[in-house]
Amino acid sequence: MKIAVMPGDGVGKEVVPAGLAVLSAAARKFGFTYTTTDYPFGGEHYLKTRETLPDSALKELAAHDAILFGAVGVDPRGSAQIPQGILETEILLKMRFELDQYVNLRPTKLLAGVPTPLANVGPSDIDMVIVRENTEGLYCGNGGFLYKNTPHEVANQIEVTTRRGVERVIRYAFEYARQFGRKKVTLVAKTNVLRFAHNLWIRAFEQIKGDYAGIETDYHHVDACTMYMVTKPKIYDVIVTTNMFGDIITDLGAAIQGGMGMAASGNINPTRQAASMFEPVHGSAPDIAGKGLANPIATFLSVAMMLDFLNQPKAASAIHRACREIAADVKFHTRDLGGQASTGQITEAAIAAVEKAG
Ligand code: GGG
Repeated sequence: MKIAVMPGDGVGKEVVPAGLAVLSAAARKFGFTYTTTDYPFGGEHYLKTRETLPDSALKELAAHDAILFGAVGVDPRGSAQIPQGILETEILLKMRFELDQYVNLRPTKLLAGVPTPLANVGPSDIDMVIVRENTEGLYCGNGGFLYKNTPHEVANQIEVTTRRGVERVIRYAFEYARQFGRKKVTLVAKTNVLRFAHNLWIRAFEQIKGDYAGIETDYHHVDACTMYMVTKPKIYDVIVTTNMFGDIITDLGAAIQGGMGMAASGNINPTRQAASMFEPVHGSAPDIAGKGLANPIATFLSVAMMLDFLNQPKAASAIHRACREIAADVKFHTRDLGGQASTGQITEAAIAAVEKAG
């Protein structure tokens, strides 16, 4: 297995090495081998070189089996020389788009022992998987300005919605539900207002669901969904949604599952014609970077997703179990969960748990 490693900036430089240490323990335990190639891209690299992600590196990345990514971003106090959004669009979105990672898979699960801001809910109430469309929508960079910096300025940001793009991600959500025994797929969109793009979504959904007898289906407007994720999260099992709405509701999902430190993700190219990328949902968190305070669980869970994708299900399960053990024990909680444990202590605990896995 060939794994490209891109820690990026800030806490990415702490949680990715922690994830690699757990990956290495899993490889020893379960007898698989892999090689890693390091890539330096991110905000700090940009400040030194003015380079984001060159095409030559993108080509190399594509040829790996997977990419383990941390976070890109720099301390806003020192980032005046970085044009707004350049790191996100020219590094993160470039990989997602050019490597055709059209599924952004974001499990939202509350682990036992982790505090949630919701009252009277437990782990059995929050266990959903959000399938975010990852290569279209409002994120395509399709738009522009007219009469920029004049009183008549016009800015267009055009939502791109293709039949092929919508169908393939909806089908992925149903296939995922079928493979993992999930019972319901809910489409989240805004058909009452976005009457062209989201009309295509609902028509494709209605058509495709016919191929998946036995899987319940539902439709929610995105505004209602944000309310239900707080008031009755148990109604959600698999959600499929647009790029923009997926971005927003998965941050809400992260909040109810205990915070950004618990939220893992996979940017998946199901065809395997180019590498898929696995990353914690969180950013570079410059306020806590370099202090050993970052919660590495989101990265461990992303490594587990990567191993599942790379056909190492036993190793993936062992890492999941390790995360559950850590979550259940307050002495291993980092500051974001109300505890005092360091990134290093949790990493050691996760390694020990993987080593003793059955
Ligand atoms: N792992 C997700 C990621 O890196 N997202 C980019 C991001 O949030 N950048 C802003 C920041 O790190 O402050």
